[in-house]
Amino acid sequence: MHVSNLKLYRHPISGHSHRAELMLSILGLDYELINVDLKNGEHKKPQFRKLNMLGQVPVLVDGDTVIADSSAILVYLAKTYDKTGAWLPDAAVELAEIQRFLSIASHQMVKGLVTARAIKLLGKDLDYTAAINESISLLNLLDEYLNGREWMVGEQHTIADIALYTYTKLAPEAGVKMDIYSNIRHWLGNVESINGFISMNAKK
Ligand SMILES: N[C@@H](CCC(=O)N[C@@H](CS)C(=O)NCC(=O)O)C(=O)O
Repeated sequence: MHVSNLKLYRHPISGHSHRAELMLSILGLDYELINVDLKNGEHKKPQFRKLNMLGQVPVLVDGDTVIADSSAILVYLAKTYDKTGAWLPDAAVELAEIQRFLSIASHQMVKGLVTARAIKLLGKDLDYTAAINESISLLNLLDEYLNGREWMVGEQHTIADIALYTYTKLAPEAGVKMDIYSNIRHWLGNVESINGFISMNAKK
């Protein structure tokens, strides 16, 4: 295992945090998880805002380097620790395609599955019907897109798969049944078969 000084500030039920942890684990990196007490507002205190001005998890600290935001962490880890270059290829078209899925993970997925799950799990006072409609619309599109594909971009896994995995897997917690999405379920299985895959909260 690669010896490093990687610390991931996260929350156990945060899917965004799991995206980052998944990449750390798949790359075979040694990392420490630091829980941030979101319930008591630790993430909005000045000390944590020094790490992320937005006051959100996840944040990755690698020695003197601080990276906030799950997509940014995926990019950083791939560029720094993936010697094969497969997780974030340099070719312009592939890079653009990957960015497109990172945007979907941060926009449509947040408006839909992330919000619906937050309403269900945390009782957030938001519009559940709107979030479910957004979730279904994205899942329908992704299921059609994944017909005949193994991965989101190209012929092998990239950080696009990691960015989209966690909240798709957690869709049942958002109140969405996944039975009809056979292409998505096949793709979830592909991600789960990657060497080093780790489920949410599997690390003690
Ligand atoms: N764009 C950010 C979103 C991160 C995010 O929404 N984190 C949530 C936990 S899953 C959080 O820290 N929420 C607390 C808050 O926003 O006050 C990312 O991809 O990391």
